[in-house]
Amino acid sequence: MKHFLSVGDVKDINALADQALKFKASRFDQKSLGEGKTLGMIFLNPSLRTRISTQVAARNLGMEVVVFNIDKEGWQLEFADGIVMNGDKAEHVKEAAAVICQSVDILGIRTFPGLVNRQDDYSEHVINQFVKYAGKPILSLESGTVHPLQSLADVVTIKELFKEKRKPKVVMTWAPHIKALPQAVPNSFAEWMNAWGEADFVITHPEGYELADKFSGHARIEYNQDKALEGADFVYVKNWSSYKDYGKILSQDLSWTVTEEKIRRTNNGKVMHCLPVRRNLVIADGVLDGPNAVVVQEAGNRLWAAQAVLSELLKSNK
Ligand code: SN0
Repeated sequence: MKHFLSVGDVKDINALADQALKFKASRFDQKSLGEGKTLGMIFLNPSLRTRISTQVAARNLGMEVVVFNIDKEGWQLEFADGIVMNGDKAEHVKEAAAVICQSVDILGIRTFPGLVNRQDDYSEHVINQFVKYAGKPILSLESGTVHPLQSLADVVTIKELFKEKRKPKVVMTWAPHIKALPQAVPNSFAEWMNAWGEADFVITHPEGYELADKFSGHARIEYNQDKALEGADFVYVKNWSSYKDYGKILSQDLSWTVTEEKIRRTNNGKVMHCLPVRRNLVIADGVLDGPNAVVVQEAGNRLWAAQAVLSELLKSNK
């Protein structure tokens, strides 16, 4: 694994998820692997779980960590090529990426999509320039179109909770929100579910919220949420803005909020969300505070997922 940018960098999802669970059982198993190595983490957007879990994961492997909120504390970065830099952006990514990597061995980056220009976001323009100019392994902390550390933690959580012989029914449902949010989390979850292949995977959303084919793949799409939820073992809740009518909010239909009544349609389904979650808009209090919610366990697994990925990056970039 040279970089960790998407599921495409993973050879064996089950092996990686099993490694995460091994770290959960014994966190200091590889405490010298990262000795003398430094992880840099740069944030162009807010973060709570990713920031904390990835730092602790790196330290569990013996690494040093440097965290930089480059959006607030750094020079504003220019990503366009061949431009006259006479505006408000003082530093080009060409120098910034190369300079940061004089000091770090692996570089993590969080960069949300602009949700204005679909072509820019879906070409992964920003993170790919770091890949190009850093010359070191790049770790996605959520980019324009995917959030692979989240998706790995999601697979880990499903594997941990589901012990039956059959395939679990996993339903990813859109839910209302007041802001236009990225498609990164749902894209990524769909891509990982498809690549993993060990779930009966269904996506439900109002019309117009279809994800790019590249990510939804062969997943079943059901426009009726109540029907989709029938018999679900896992309900993966997330809002996203439209891909087709790019970055737009087409609906704020509150009948899509995940309530206790909705969960009664499922097979006592466990409720997942990447967090942060807006209560009583996306998911009702009764669900989040009830026995079916596994969102904190899921967030806890971010640590073990990050540790498994960092371990792979350290081993293959020796
Ligand atoms: C981000 C998203 O991609 O949906 C990060 C999720 C890990 N979520 C938000 O930006 C939520 C912002 C809000 O105001 O609720």
